[in-house]
Amino acid sequence: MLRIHGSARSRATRTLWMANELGLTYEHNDILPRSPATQTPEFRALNPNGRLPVIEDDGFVLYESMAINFYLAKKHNSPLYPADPKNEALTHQWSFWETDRTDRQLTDYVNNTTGPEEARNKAIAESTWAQIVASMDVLNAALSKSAWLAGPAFSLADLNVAAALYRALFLDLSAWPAVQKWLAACWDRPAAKKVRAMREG
Ligand SMILES: N[C@@H](CCC(=O)N[C@@H](CS)C(=O)NCC(=O)O)C(=O)O
Repeated sequence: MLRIHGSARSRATRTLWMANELGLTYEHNDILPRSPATQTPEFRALNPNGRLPVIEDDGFVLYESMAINFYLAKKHNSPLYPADPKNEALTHQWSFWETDRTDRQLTDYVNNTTGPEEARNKAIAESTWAQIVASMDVLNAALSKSAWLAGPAFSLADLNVAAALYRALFLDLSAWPAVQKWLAACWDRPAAKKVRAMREG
């Protein structure tokens, strides 16, 4: 049995989206980041970093959302896992790129522009936005040449990046029309809509 630890309001969005794409039956431990449930010795034994998501798959424990999605897609022989080594490499490239170039930046930007007034830091908001702009330029250029990030169809690469860009759904992306179109198409998938409902419900 697959158990997914992590609320849809966390980076577990990606894991839940993947599990739904694969049509897996799973148990969902719907816990929030930094909640007491992530501080217990039992949870720390699963992820000593105390972070979400984590999965247990018949006793196999794995954390880091991108690694989890590679594992699940490969294990279940999903067509979302690119068979061609070059597309597989591009999937690694875009997943690592997302982690490096947009993941923390988007969280920090949103927290410092929409969070409680007294907790906002203007300098962080400005510097993270500058990084997001640079990243969106890169992504838009890639998506202007190809509809999908790794091969001729939606794949794990698109899922990993689009899921991480959830917060960008609420930003003005009109300066990056290719990103805007691609992000809407990714989030229009039934598995994505299901996770979005979980997240926003
Ligand atoms: N690189 C990790 C990041 C995990 C992460 O930072 N998760 C957040 C929730 S979105 C968390 O659990 N934060 C708790 C904390 O920072 O203590 C991944 O992609 O799985």
